[in-house]
Amino acid sequence: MDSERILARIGELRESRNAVILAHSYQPPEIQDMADFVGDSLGLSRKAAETDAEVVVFCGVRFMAETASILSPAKRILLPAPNAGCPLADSMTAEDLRLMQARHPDARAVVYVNSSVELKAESWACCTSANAVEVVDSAPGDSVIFGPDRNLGIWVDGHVDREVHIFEGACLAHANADLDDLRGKMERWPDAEVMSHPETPPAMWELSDFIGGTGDMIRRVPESGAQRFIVGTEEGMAYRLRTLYPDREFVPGGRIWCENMKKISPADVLASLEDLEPEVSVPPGIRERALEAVRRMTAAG
Ligand code: CIZ
Repeated sequence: MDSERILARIGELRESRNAVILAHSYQPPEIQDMADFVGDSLGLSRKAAETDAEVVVFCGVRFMAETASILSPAKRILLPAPNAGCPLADSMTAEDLRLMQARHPDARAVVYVNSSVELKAESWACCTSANAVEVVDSAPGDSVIFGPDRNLGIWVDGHVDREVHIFEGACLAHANADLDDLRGKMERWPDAEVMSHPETPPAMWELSDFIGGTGDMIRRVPESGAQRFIVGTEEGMAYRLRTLYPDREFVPGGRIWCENMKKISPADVLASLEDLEPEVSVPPGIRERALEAVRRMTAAG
């Protein structure tokens, strides 16, 4: 089927199935373009919870679809590429958290939303990069355990009053950002503002004018006087910013590319809407244990 026909059929099924298509800002352009809403994990979780649609086609990775299922168990949550995982989310297990908790018994655990359901179920709260500082600052006590992302943990540690015990996990795409690529672009466009994600290494923050999650980057652009931006996060984000601010220029910096975020094609979305599969659902027992942590995230910031 040609792409025009695929899009037309997606449009028909979106109506007849009472479905909504949500896409993360790291998704490929053709997926962002067909979505009803594009955003970060926090925005997508909120949209999934508040929509009247019965079917949510979640164009992102598994932990995002799971978070939507935790918040909206009555909805059918579809992940068009069932193998779209997140190595960062898999890097910290519930047992890793128990070991840290045994060393720091008074610390509440705050985990990045890029984590498994099992980890969320054993945590006090989860957070996204957009509200990590606020969530950690709202935790009772003097210290928190933070995981799985080490760089984000270091970033949070620099912005809160509490002691932060950090797990040694990493988003390999962000942690291995190519600083030479970034420096080359800074030389080529010396007037550009450099924005970097806190999952990138601290050496990249030192080269940057602004550090924040994807939602922070979106809010930053209209506040900045810059005409051109070098975007130090997953390359899909430069496309998202171009769509929102067509009068400015956005250049990806650091060669940050997430393979898992590129696994969904329009044909996969169509197949999901036709078959109402592959469905992601979180079993009730563990869902209830993870819900409080997820609610603390959606309530903050
Ligand atoms: O929270 C998200 O969606 C991720 C993975 C990154 C960000 O900064 O928005």
